Amino acid sequence: MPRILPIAKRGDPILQQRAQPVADIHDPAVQALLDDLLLTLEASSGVGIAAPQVFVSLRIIIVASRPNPRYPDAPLMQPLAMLNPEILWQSAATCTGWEGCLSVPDARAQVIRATRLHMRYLDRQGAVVEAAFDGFIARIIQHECDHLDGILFPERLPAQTPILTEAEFQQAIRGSTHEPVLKQ
Ligand code: K1U
Ligand code: ZN
Repeated sequence: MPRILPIAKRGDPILQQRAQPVADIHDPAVQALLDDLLLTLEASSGVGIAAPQVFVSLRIIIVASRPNPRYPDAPLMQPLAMLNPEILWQSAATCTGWEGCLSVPDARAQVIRATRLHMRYLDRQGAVVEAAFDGFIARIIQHECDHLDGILFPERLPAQTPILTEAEFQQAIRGSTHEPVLKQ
């Protein structure tokens, strides 16, 4: 039976480590971890999760975009597991958009990310996949890949960038009709 796993919080050393590649995708423990990550993500209402967030230092992420108040046009996708993901290319063009983190509770900020990515990863059957992603999905992938390298989104913020509480964030997005700012 899949389990909902506890989430590591900022300050825990596991979130600062570089995670190890998955050696054997067919290992039953790896397949069970994927099921646990999917259930934990569903239970947390997040749009992504990385294995170090559940105290497992392996290079596994799940991406599960869905429309939300700040990204009403975000695609609704089936959760996508990426094992040993690699960013092959990222656009020079960036955009600024709101992020939160299950490991950094009650904090939201606007983070600058590349708008478009070319990725290589293994799917849960072990097939090598190369694919392009953009917009909110590319943002989630960059956030989750940062977790694999021990980076949390506050470390991506230029000095003086405000970090809002959830209540302040809700107020800010209620008063805003702007889409994420694109920069070429
Ligand atoms: O990895 C995580 O900690 C999950 C995180 C992923 C993420 C959210 C937003 C942008 C990039 C990556 C979350 O799911 S936080 C909760 C959430 O659903 C959300 C927060 C802010 C904006 C949109 C969604
Ligand atoms: Zn996070």
